[in-house]
Amino acid sequence: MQNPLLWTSTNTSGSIAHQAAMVSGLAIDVRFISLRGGDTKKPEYLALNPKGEVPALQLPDGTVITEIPAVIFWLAEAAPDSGLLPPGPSGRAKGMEWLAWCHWTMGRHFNPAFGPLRFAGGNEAAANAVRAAALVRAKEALAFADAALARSGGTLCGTEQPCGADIFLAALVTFAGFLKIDISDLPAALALAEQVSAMPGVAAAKAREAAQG
Ligand SMILES: N[C@@H](CCC(=O)N[C@@H](CS)C(=O)NCC(=O)O)C(=O)O
Repeated sequence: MQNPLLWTSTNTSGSIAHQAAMVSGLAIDVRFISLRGGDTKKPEYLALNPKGEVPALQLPDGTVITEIPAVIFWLAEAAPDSGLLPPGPSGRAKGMEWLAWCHWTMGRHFNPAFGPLRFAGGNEAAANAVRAAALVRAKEALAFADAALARSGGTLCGTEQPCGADIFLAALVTFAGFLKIDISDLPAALALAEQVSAMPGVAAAKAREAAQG
């Protein structure tokens, strides 16, 4: 194995790592597996990532990196001029802070909205309540990010080019669309999502996912 290999699945949170990998400019091979087809739970994949989730970044030395903030951190370390983390110790810490916030927000607000039955232990009535509450909290989180963007000039860390955390936040905006959350009143979040979509690496990742069908 010559290049790092990113294991991902189209239109999932793995897309965030895929987009960041393309923005890094590094030579990284990509392997798409099917979440719906149960590939993440097959023994071959569990041997690679026992969490049974995408994304996973397999390095030529055999190391496997999981968890989106850690994958983006590795990409930023390997491509320090990519802008995936802002420069300097404080900039890098702020970039990690926002990556952690996006990750935490996805796990506690978006995931229960996407899969409420799992969170409610299979109880339908409880699942409906979980979903309704999660949708409200997801919107509140995006409103919080929208205000932060407005304060810092359009990107989370005030950088001209969106950083890795901005790519993550733009994905949360896309997920809000999947969940039919109305965010028409969050102009800074919508503008960031457009700016991220226009980044050549992100556009290339989206085109490659679209080509997967
Ligand atoms: N903690 C993981 C979360 C990633 C995640 O939620 N992946 C989902 C896809 S969006 C997954 O692979 N789920 C496996 C499954 O549902 O079988 C990370 O940050 O990489």
